[in-house]
This record gives sequence, structure tokens and C-alpha cells, in this order.
Amino acid sequence: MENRLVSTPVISATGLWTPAQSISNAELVQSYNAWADNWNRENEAEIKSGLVEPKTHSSVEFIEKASGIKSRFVVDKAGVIDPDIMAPRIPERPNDQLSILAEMAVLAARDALRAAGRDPKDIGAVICAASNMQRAYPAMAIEVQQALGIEGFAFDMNVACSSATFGIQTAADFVRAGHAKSVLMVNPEICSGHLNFTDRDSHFIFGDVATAVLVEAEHIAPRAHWKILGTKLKTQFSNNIRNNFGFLNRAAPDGVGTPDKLFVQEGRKVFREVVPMVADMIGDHMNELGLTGASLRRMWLHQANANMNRLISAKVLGRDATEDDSPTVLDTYANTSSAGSIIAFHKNSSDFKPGEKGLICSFGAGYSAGTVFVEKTA
Ligand code: CO8
Repeated sequence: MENRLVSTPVISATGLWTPAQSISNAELVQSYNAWADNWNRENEAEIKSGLVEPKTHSSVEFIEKASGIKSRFVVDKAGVIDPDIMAPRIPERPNDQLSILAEMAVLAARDALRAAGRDPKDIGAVICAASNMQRAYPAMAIEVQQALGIEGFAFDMNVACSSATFGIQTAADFVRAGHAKSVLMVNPEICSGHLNFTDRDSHFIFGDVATAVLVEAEHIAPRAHWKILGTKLKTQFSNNIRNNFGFLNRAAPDGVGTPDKLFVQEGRKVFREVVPMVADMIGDHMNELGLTGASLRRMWLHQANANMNRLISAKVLGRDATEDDSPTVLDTYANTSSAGSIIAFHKNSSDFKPGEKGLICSFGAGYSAGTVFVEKTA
């Protein structure tokens, strides 16, 4: 009995760190259009001879209608909206200083630790789960571990937008297996670093943020926590969301000449293929757990596109979802990859009463998708 209690994983707390700077759609579109006008001027001869198509303007109305995004937080606004740069300019730090990705993760982690009343010395493992690490090694997670004074072990993992749900299941498995009683899972996402701000189809999609989730053995968790009713992960190979950057192609990508070394996608195909995949996955997992749409108080879905979330939640609930059923943070944060569903959960869960159930769900590149059903205790 003692062992069974020790090995039951729960979510004790979450944390959030939001960059101080944000870019509105109007500011982003203004800089893109200025860049496009410059490009058209520079390539006037080729355009006139029909060799290349002129760049057309982006539009605030399109962005909001197609995605629900109104603005995004970023680590460096000046570089992103400068038509001569169109990328964040984040100065490299010497090796004896905390890396920026680790710094963001630590700030989100401290928020979660404060909420749980947890001393870092009681944590046994750190997982840094995010779309792109800022270097190959040493692992970002080990740097976070050191900065917080945590013993035990730490490692990085990348499952793109689904990194957080994959991280939660991994953490829960460590707790269940007795490898750690308390696991800190962080999601620092500098999406602006791998977004091509000169690509009209996607320049508006992403923002920067960091989130943290503390997964712990029930017997050490605070009285008010979240039971994990079940987790499920799924992957299915697709080239429709891809980033070919890596150490086998060392030519420095400038975001203009080498677009495949940054984020590229077939957005329409992703939309069409991922919506039914995720809705079916949620339905199957609910059946396995004996749950129905009616038994869910709320869904904290991956924040990629408001229209995708509307369709997925309507399929799960059998009716149109309200903002209360399926809250969005896309309007202010945009798509923050793995952090999106965790931000939605963090900001929209304090009103839960004991016994109420919800779903954290992610989906993205890979394809990859994860479902985590939770129930509020006290
Ligand atoms: N302004 C004005 N018009 C535009 C713009 C623009 N900015 N962009 C496109 N248009 C035009 C197009 O040219 C097209 O015109 P036409 O009909 O004349 O050809 C028209 O608008 C429609 O274009 P689309 O078909 O592309 O538009 P959609 O309605 O499909 O909307 C979206 C585009 C918003 C991209 C939509 O398809 C979508 O959200 N799809 C799902 C995307 C998604 O969820 N992706 C997941 C990515 S997350 C992930 O897993 C990766 C993690 C890695 C992190 C990366 C960090 C950088």
C-alpha cells in the first residue's frame, strides 16, 4: 500500500514567465510590408522580366481571421520588426553566464515552485521539453538544474509543440517507477528564433514564453493539486511541419536565403489532417477512462489556431464550445509551441472545484499529439 501511494503522480503546480515586450499584428504587418516593398525594389528587374513574383502585402485582418492571433510576446522586438533584420537579435552570452533559454526556464520554474511551496533540494529530476534547444550540449535541463540547486538528473527532449504533454507523461512515469518523487518539467520557447519573419504565410504565427509543470508523488504534493487520470501520446510521421536546421548544414541561416532551415509548413494540410487525428485521439482516450465530453469542465488545448480549437472542441463536446469550455490565449501569446496548452491551463484553472475534470492536449510537428486528463482535488 505504501509503495502504491508513493508512486501515484500528480500535478502540484504550474509556472509561467512572459517576456516584457510584445508585437501587435499592426506592428508586425507594417514591418513585413516595408521588408516586402524593399525586396520588390531590389528585385525590380527580375520581377519585370517575370523571373520572380513580387512579394504581396500581409494583412492584419487576414491574420486575425485565419488564426485568432492579435499579438505575440517576444524576447527581442527591435530586431524582429526592423525591416533590415527581420529576426531577433539576442547577444551571445559567455559560457560562465546563464543561457537565455535556461534563464527563462528558471523564471517559470520559480513561479511553479513558489505555488507548490517546494524547495528545489526536494526535486529529483529536471526535464527541459521544448521545440528547439539553443545549443546541442550540455543539456539546457542540466543548466536549469544547476541554477536552481537541484540534485538528481536532468535532460532535454524535443517533440515540437507536443513537448510538454510528452514531458508530463515522462515525469509521471519517473514518479510511478520510483526514479524521482518530484520532477520539474520546463518549456522555454524562443519560437521567434526559428520563425522566418520574411514568410508572409507564417510570419505571424509564433511568440516567445516559458512554462513549468511540477509533477510529484501524491504523498508529497500540496493538498490542492491535480490528479492525473490518464496520459496518452501519439506520433505519426509528416513532412507538413518541418525545420531542417542542424549541425550537418552549418551555413548560417539568415532567414532569407535558407527558408528550410527555419520553420516551414503546409498550414492547410496540417489543419485538415491534425483536427480529426486529435479529436479521435481525445475521444478514444475518454472512452478508455470512462469519461464523456459532458464530464469535462474544461479543455486546455494546444494554442496553434483558434479555428482548429473550435473544431476539435466541438467534436469532443458534441456542441460548440464556449470560451469557458476551451479558453484561448492565442490573442495575446500567439502559438508558443509546447507552452501553449500549459499557459491556457495556468491562466484558466483557479476556478476549478474539487472533483472537476479537464483535459490538457497538445498537437504539432511530427505529427505528435498528447492528452493529459486531470481532476482537481481540494
Ligand atoms: N496576409 C494576407 N493574406 C495572406 C497571408 C497574410 N499574412 N498569408 C496567407 N495569405 C493568403 C494566401 O496567399 C491565400 O491567398 P489565395 O487564396 O489567394 O492563395 C489565402 O490567404 C489563404 O491562405 P492559407 O490557405 O495559407 O490560409 P489558411 O486559412 O489555411 O490559414 C494558417 C493559414 C493560419 C497557417 C492555418 O492554415 C493554420 O493555422 N494551420 C495549422 C497550423 C498549425 O497548427 N501548425 C502547427 C505548427 S506548430 C508546431 O508543431 C511546430 C513547432 C515548432 C515551433 C516553431 C517555432 C517557429
